[in-house]
Amino acid sequence: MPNPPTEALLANLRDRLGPRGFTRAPDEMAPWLSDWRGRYHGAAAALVSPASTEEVAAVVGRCAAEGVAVVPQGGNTSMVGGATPGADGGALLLSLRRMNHVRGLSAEDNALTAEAGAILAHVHDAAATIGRRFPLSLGAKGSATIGGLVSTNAGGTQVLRFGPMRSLVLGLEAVLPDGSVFSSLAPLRKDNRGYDLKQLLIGAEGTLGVVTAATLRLVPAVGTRAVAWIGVDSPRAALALLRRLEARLGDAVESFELVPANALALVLRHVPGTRAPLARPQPWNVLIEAVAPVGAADPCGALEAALADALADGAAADAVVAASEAQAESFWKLRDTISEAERAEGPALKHDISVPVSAMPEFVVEAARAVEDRYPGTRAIAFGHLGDGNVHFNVQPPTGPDAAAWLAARGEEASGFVYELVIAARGSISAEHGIGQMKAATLARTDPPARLAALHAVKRALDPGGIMNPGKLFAPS
Ligand code: 2HG
Ligand code: ZN
Repeated sequence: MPNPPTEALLANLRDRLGPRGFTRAPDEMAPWLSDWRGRYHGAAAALVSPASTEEVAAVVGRCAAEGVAVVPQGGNTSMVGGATPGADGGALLLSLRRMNHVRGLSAEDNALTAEAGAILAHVHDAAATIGRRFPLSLGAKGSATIGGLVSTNAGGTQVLRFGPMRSLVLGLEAVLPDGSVFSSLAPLRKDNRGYDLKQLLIGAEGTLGVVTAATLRLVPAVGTRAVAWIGVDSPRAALALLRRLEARLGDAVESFELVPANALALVLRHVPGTRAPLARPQPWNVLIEAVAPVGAADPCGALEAALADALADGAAADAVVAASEAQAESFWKLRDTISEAERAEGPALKHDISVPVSAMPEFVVEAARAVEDRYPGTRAIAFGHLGDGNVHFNVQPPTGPDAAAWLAARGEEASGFVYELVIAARGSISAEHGIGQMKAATLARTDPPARLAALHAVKRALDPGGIMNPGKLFAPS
């Protein structure tokens, strides 16, 4: 169990970090003590905002010596309460937001080094200055930070082609739980020196140290892109369409996102300035993006031809290819704001799950039916990354004044039921959002014992005092 910080430790850190790097003022700390969805509310002894790796190392080193807990935080957009401190108030909340520089860019290495607090959208802009791009994107790109994206092994909407953060990090710098600095930022494409510490830190959710910078893989900039919105009869038809388009367009197909009618309806209801892309509502929709680098043939013609064939033989019910960048952006807005629209609609049970891609079409339909039958009045909304075998299988409580009471009384049990279905389908209870505090107990209950034991052994070896982000990933014992 970590110790609360002494006044002497706090005074020392205040002197070391200065007024911009240290505060205990409740109004300055408040915005960072609750998670994005407003589900978790924590407390902290102080908010520390170091400006350099050396300062992070000084904070963690002092905390390690005195057994004080440290909760790292980036953009505070975790979906699983991963960056919200516990309610006991004994931890230091360590914000990386001041460490937001791009340290270097190289067109020859196809690499960019950014500090942990750099915002994803700024990293996109920086890569564009050398004719490259960083191919990971998601709805929260205006606030999510590189450190958080690394620490959660974020996915997003381009995983289909480029993989998640794990396949995009070439080098890493982190402060380990004893305060030492692991510095390995060189953009190496090959490095076979035994265990890959970098990969251990990616997706560790701040439980094995604080990521302070990362060297990221860049790819050629987008020359032209084709974005289409397509109506289909079923998730099975959607997957068949994906495979068909891949056969025609190759790996130009970067994104293939499933949007059911109920998710689109939420967006149209809650997000200003949105309108339905197709004349007639469809039970299922997909958003597809195909991309060509500068100088290569525009993928628009090939996509239009492939979609015309799909419409002609009934593989798709309706389709529209964006005629302008503005229309392409408006299609993406319909997809990227589903989460925001759900939040506006009210609290729901969120399940970020994966199963083998081939099993997903059936899972989406069958699991929704099973949940809605077992919990009358609930509505399942399954949307997202069909091509990755990952959907956000969210369950809205029965409508009416008792929604909150229903969630409190039945929510945990209903989520448990969803996870049983996922495990029966050989899936994962967390595809891309991580475990955080939301799923720690579920992980402890459902993970195979050999795997759990190995995870605990790694944690004990690197963080014997249990100071790094306690209560996340591992349920409090
Ligand atoms: C997305 O794909 C995000 O839009 C958020 O991963 C999903 O809010 C969610 O459940
Ligand atoms: Zn997602």
